[in-house]
Amino acid sequence: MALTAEEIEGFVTDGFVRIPEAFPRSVADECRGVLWRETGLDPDDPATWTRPVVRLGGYGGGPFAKAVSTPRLHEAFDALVGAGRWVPRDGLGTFPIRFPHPDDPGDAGWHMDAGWIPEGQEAGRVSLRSRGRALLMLFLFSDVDADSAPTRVKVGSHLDVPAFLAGAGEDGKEMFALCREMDAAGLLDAPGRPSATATGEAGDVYLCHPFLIHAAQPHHGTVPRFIAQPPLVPAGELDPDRRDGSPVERAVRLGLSGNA
Ligand SMILES: O=C(O)CCC(=O)C(=O)O
Repeated sequence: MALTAEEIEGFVTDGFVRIPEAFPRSVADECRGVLWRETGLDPDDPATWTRPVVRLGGYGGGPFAKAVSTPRLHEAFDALVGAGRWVPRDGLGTFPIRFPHPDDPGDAGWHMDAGWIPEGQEAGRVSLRSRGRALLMLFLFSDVDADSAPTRVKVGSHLDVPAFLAGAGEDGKEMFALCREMDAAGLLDAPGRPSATATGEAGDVYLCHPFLIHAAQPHHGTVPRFIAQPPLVPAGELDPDRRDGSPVERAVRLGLSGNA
């Protein structure tokens, strides 16, 4: 089993679980080599690291396909989302690469990731059935310690989101509008929800509930940080009312129950 019963219950209540060695370190090293070349920067010359964050677009195939399709990860997707309820990926989404730098990166606000972007629009949306997103995934392609800009996550914050989406129907809400609404209610950076950080080793993956509130942070260390944060795309939409629902669905129901 990829996940113990305790880890699964932790995912429901905390909103995330770390999968150590979800893919081989050698694959992470190969991917990082490709990504360094794409940045055009020199891994051995910090003078070339002139910006706090560089974002690269999606990469697929080769080592990227290997990283996202290990049996260990597929078993974990089955355990959290349900067998047959997710779409296999052959690549990864955007890569925010963070460098030690005195400037604020300017993109470190609390938010949840959008599920989908409607045709012809720029703003992403989030719905109660989490259209377009079964999981938020954080793939570590470098070792990430407390100083090297680990992603911050608000433990249990995914349980606060469903109440804001319950009356919004299939089209849900625009993601930034939802964040503003939650902020006004004191639930975006909620004092009652402690922060944790996605530290770990190259090859680890954090599987997170699609509604988990998270944020980047400035890099205060020495070694540039490489992660990817692709969605796991659902096959169909989640059903919070499903009998024997998946852990992702159970968490939505727990949030709606007001007992979270
Ligand atoms: O870089 C990170 O740690 C997280 C970035 C993020 O949350 C985002 O781009 O949506």
